This record gives sequence, C-alpha cells and structure tokens, in this order.
Amino acid sequence: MIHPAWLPPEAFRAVGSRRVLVQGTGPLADTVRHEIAQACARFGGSVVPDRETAELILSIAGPGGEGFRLGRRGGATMISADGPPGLLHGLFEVVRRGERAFDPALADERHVPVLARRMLDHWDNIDVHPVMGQVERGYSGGSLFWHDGRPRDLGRIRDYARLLAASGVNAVAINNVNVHSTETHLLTDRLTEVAGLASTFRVYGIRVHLSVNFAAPVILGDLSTADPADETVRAWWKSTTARVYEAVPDLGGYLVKADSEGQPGPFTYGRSHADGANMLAEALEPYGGVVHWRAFVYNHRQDWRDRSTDRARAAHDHFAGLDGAFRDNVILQVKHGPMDFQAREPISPVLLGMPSTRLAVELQVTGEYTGQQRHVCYLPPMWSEVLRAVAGHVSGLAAVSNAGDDPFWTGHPLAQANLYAVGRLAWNPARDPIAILDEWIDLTFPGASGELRDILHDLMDESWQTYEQYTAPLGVGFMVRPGHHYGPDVDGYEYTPWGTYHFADRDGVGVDRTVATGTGFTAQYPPAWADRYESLATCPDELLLFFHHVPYGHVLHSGVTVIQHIYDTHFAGAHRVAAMRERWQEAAGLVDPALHARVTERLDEQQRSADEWRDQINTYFHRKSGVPDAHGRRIH
Ligand code: GCV
Repeated sequence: MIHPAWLPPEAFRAVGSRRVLVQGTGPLADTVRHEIAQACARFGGSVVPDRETAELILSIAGPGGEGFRLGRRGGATMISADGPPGLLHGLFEVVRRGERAFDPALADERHVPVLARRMLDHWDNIDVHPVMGQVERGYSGGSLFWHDGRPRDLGRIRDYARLLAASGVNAVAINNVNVHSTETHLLTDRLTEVAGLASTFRVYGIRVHLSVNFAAPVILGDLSTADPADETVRAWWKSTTARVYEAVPDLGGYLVKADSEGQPGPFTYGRSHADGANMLAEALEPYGGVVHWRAFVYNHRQDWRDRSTDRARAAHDHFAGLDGAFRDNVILQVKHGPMDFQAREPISPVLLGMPSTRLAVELQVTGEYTGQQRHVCYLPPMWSEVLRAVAGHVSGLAAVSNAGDDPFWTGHPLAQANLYAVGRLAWNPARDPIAILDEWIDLTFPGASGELRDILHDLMDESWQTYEQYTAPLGVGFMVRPGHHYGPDVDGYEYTPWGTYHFADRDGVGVDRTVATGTGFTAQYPPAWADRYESLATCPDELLLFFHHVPYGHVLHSGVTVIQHIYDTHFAGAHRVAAMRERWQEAAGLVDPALHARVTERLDEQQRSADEWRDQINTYFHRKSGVPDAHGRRIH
C-alpha cells in the first residue's frame, strides 16, 4: 500500500460532489477533466456541459501562464486561468479549500506564482552507488525512477507528478548532480528513459531537467577534450542537444555541478564557469532550454592547518566577479547558505551580490544535516526566513527532493510536510509556514480532529529549532559523523581537508570570519549586512560562532554565557524530544496505525540520537572549557 500523502481521495469530496464544467482543450485541460471525472464518480457529482447548472466552472481565459482568478459568478465558483497550467493550479486551489471554496461570500482573488521555476532536484542514480546508495543523501529507500538498472513502472511516478503539481512544483531534475558513468548516458543512448519520464511529468505541467556531466564529450568516447573554447566541443553539445530535443521537445534544460567535489568542469582547461555555462546555454537556446549551473564550488582538499582559507568564501570568490557574464538562459543555482545545508547558516552572499545574473536559491528537503528523516524536523520556518531575505534577488527555487520508493514516500511520514511546503513556499514565499502546515494537515488527515491537529503542531511547529538546540550550537555547524553525516562527532571534520571547522580550544570556539581579524568573509555582504555580522555587538546570537571566535565566557544578547547556552540548549532540546515522543502516543487511534507505528519508531530513534548529541556536545565542551554547568546537571 502506497500512502496517498496530501491527495487522499477524501480531499476531493467537495469538488467531487458538485456539478462541474471544465472549458478548455489540450493535455492539461484533459488532466483536469480526468481529475474531476474521478472525483465525481467517487462522490456523486457530475461533469456538466454548460454553465447554467454548474456549481464549479474551470475555464482558460488567457493564452498561457500559471496564474488564475478564483471567485464566485452567478452562484458558481469560478476558476479563470491565464493558461492551461493555471487551470491545473486553480483546480488544486479549490481542492485545498474544500467546502470553503463554495462559500457564496467567497471574495475574488488572483493567484500568480512569485517564483517562476519551482524545481525539485533528485539526486537519484540508475545504479546503486557503492558508497552513496541509489539516491545520494536519500533517506526514503531507492529511486522512484529506476530499479535494477531499468526504468520503473510509470504508474507511481504519475502519482508523484500529481502530488508535486498539487504543491505548485513545475520542474524536476531527474538524476544526481554527481553524474556517474551510467547516468552520463541519459544524454545520448538512454534518452528514451528521459522521454518516458518527461511524458509522465508533462501531464501534470512539470518539465523534466537533466543533470549532465561536463566531461560528457570525453566520457561518451567522442572527443579527447571537453574544453568549452574548443569548436568541436561546442559543436558536440549543439548536435547532442538537438537530438535530446527531438526526443524530449519540452525538456527544461540541463543542471550542472562542475569543478566541485571531484566533478569535471571548465577549470581543467583554464576556462571560467561563465565559459562553461555559456557553452551549454548556447546549445540549449534554440529550444528554449535553460542551464542551471551550481555555485557550489569550493576546495575540498584544503589544509586544515591553514586558517586563512575559508570555505564560506568560496562561492562568492568564484562567481561574484562573473556577474553579468552569463547568457540569459543561464541560471546560477546557489545553496541558501555559504557552507552546505546546515541547521543554521547565514544567507549566501552570492544571493545578494549578483544583480545582473539570474539566480535560483537551492534548498535541501532531504535533510542531510537536519535529522535525515529519522527526526521530526519541519524545515519551512527556516526556508521562509531564507526566502524573505532573498526576495527580489532570485527568480527560481530548486530543492533537493526527499522522496523515494518508501511506502510513505519520505521515510518519516511527517517529512511529507516538507515536500509539500517547499512547493507552496516557492509559489508564495510570503506565506506563513505554519499556515502551510495546517493546509497539509487538512489534506493529509481529512477531517482531522482538533486534538490531532494540536498534536501535530506540538510535534512539528518548532521542530527545526528543537533540532538546532540539541545539535551544533550557535551556527557553528558540521559536528557530524564524517561520511554519512548522521549523529554527533564534534571533531569528526576538524582535522580533515573539507574546510568545515569549529576551532574549539580550552579558551573558546567559533570561526573568525571578520574583516578586522579573520577571513574577511563578512565583506562579501552588502554593507548593512556586513556591519551587522562584523560586530559582536550586533551579530545575532544564533550565528555568533559562524562569524566569531569567542571565549566560553562571552555573554550573549540573551544574557547567558556561550558555555551556559550550550549546556542549556542541549538539555532543553533533548527534553523537548522526550515531550514530543510522549505527545505522539496520544495520536494512537487518531491516525492510520501503520503511520502511527512508523512515526513512533522514528521518535524512539530521535530520542536516542538527541540524548547522544546532548551528552557528546555537553561533555566535549565541559572537558575543553572546565566550566561547570550553573545548574549542576549531569555532564559525563
Ligand atoms: C550531490 C554535499 C553532499 C553531497 C552532495 C553535495 C552537492 O556535499 O554531502 O552528497 O552531492 O553536497 O550539493 O553537490
């Protein structure tokens, strides 16, 4: 049994019990008709041929676009769409509202997505990678797209496309940005697999993008170089791309991780990232395709003894000077923080500092550093902060998907809410993330009692902050076990080449990234931001150790010392998990028993892990600093 996530049949009751008219032609209008017909067959409504008797009218009023108007006309609820995709989004808006969509007092509203491209990136491999498994950083089983080296049955993928469309997503990159040898062939001799997926996603208004290997001309055996300045290489990409578009005429474009963590790129040939990206952009341009070029470029072979090299600086150092040098169909895809999806990071300065470049912000739904879907960690409050900070600077969002072939889609059933919310926030970043959680609850648990709703809010609303409390403190990051990145290991990365250090010694902790005495990273921000982070007087507590190395006795704005804050938050975080675990027991009987059991099992692990984090972090800093806990609690 596959869990229906946020589209159980019951979610369509209000629509399916009405007389519905769908006006419009084409594949997306057919999808809407099909949805309506199914809902009506289940709930007793009917598809009607004219306006007279219709209670719900969905029509296409414009030539294209995803927006729509919602309102009441002559006793009917009306969706008037800008184009075929708007019809689909309008339908799902009515579904979300349920009976409220048919309130005679419904006011007129216009809905238009704020971010044009709302993309999920899958880090799926065709093969099972010996270290990373089939889905890199995947915590929900195997790939949704491939099994045993072959494409999967498209039925479940269609269900996935439907779920994504209902959340507002309109693009999917189907394969890992680390493009290994088998997957490099998706670009050429395995194109039919891409075409199969594209036709399934297309029905729900979602375009497929492909991660490509920058060295494909060499790896596929055709050329001896992948140099973007070489005419034969440029011609190779053009002819290869022409064949791609013969097979998939509406492919969204390519996604590229270059010169990063061992992936090939233009640096090999002494060329810039603009040279590399523009070559692919030129090949895609005739077909309306785009290149998502990732800014996650840094030296992963750093010498830990060298305190002047700062990984946080890398993306800005590499890319800011290229502002304005990219072709129009290049989108620079930038991780939201300067490091790598930690539970707390400042905004990447690249997102604030490239006004002449199209930018997309990259988020990670899969939670590599936020509990890996074994912990409850509702991330939208974090994403909401990010999206508010970069409003007006970015035109797109790309998020690393957390879905796999797990019966609950996301391993942890409550992690479905993250997948749902990322699409909803991309559509409208101003939405309150807790209101989105309510929407998810309404859809996923139709008719949820007030009690169940309260339990879910108790578990989820502040789960990101709780996770932050019992893990790495005050923005320092990366105190995880190397490799798989789960669980605590304070010094796991301290003496490694990865550039992820905390510099704790007997006197203090944190990374000095100031201009005055540190790596100068703060200068990468616009002046108001730079000043705020540079000064101890104004740097926010939660980012203190990201920007400053301070003594354990440094007093935070909150009034407690750094060392006491570490003890307090770690005791509090683990304690909150215990309360969450107890609270969930009250949901027995209120939700599907299999779902209840899965969440119970995960909460048991979360408790074990939170206790482990608390004890290792507290003990480590107690031993380093020699400062006792002011409240005399047990530290080992
Ligand atoms: C796809 C982190 C992850 C890698 C991932 C990389 C990236 O470093 O640990 O697994 O690789 O980010 O975003 O490219």
